[in-house]
Amino acid sequence: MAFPEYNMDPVTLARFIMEDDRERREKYGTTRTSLAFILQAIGVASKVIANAVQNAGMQGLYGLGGQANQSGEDQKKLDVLANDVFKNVLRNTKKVRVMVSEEQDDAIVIEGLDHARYCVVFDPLDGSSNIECNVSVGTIFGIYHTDNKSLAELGDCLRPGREMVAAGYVLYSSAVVMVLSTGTGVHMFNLDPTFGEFIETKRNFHMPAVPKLIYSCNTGNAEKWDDATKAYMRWIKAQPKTYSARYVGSMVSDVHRTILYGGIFFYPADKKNAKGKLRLLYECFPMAFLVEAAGGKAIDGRQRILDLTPTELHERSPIYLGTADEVDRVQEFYKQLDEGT
Ligand code: P6P
Repeated sequence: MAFPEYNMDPVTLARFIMEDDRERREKYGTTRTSLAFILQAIGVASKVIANAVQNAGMQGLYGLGGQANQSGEDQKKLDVLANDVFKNVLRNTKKVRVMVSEEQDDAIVIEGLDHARYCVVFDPLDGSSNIECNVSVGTIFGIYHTDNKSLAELGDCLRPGREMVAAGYVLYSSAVVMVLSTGTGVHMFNLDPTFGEFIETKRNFHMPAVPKLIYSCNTGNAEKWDDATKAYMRWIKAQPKTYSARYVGSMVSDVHRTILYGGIFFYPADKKNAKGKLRLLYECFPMAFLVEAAGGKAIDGRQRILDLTPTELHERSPIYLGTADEVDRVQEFYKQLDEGT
């Protein structure tokens, strides 16, 4: 008997991960079972964090955690909670040799796990300054595989973003949604709260061929931008087809909308922040990885984000990401700036 309205064959995150690994084995003859363990663990951490975010008001989880992170930003209680949950689940896989978190000054190098081949970089709760007013927040993560058979070291993860083997984000909003890529295609999973499973809702989806005309940036900084970014904004304002401005101020939300609707999100450098605000390793790289896998582009103004190599853990970078034509237009303005034309 058919029950067309009832999902009788849900593709859970676990099933997707197994199918993805089986396809890799059939295609390349190699499996990444450890990566499957890690992605599963990230799914568990995301459900714990989603629960904490949803119930923060009733469980006294709003407000400050009493410490500051490496950037001197006051940590929220939920920042600390999310960070600890991520560290716990990743450590328990025994498959992760180095962890880098926005909330930790130094990398966490796990001794004695020389067989472990993976490094995970993450922002456990990005946008947490929005929590008290119930604006959506998110988790961002990127995963490197290393062939380094000696002791785990920092260099295992100070590598170009193009060397990541997987990246994703989780958006804690009206729905809890995970967007994930293991290198081919981008996939989306919605958390079904009735039985606590991430259920696949989109497989191998792409940014729209006809994008919405949306730009997303903090125009409050516009006077401090460089001439190329100012020229791009003038271009946008001069278009006969009006662009819409959409800016949540929470990177995961702004990127998620950009991937689904098209348009451009950017956080430029400015006179106050010479390299912008967003972190290269665990914010820009994962988002660039996903946007490119969905058919878009991501640059720092001049170069492809994924070709950059970080020199330190919490290095920042300007970023322009989204519909390829828009990103190419920004790059053209930088080319004109550099050529003095
Ligand atoms: P601004 C949130 O604090 C965050 O790190 C990103 O999620 C977001 O894109 C950006 O900062 C917003 O920064 O300066 O516009 O408030």
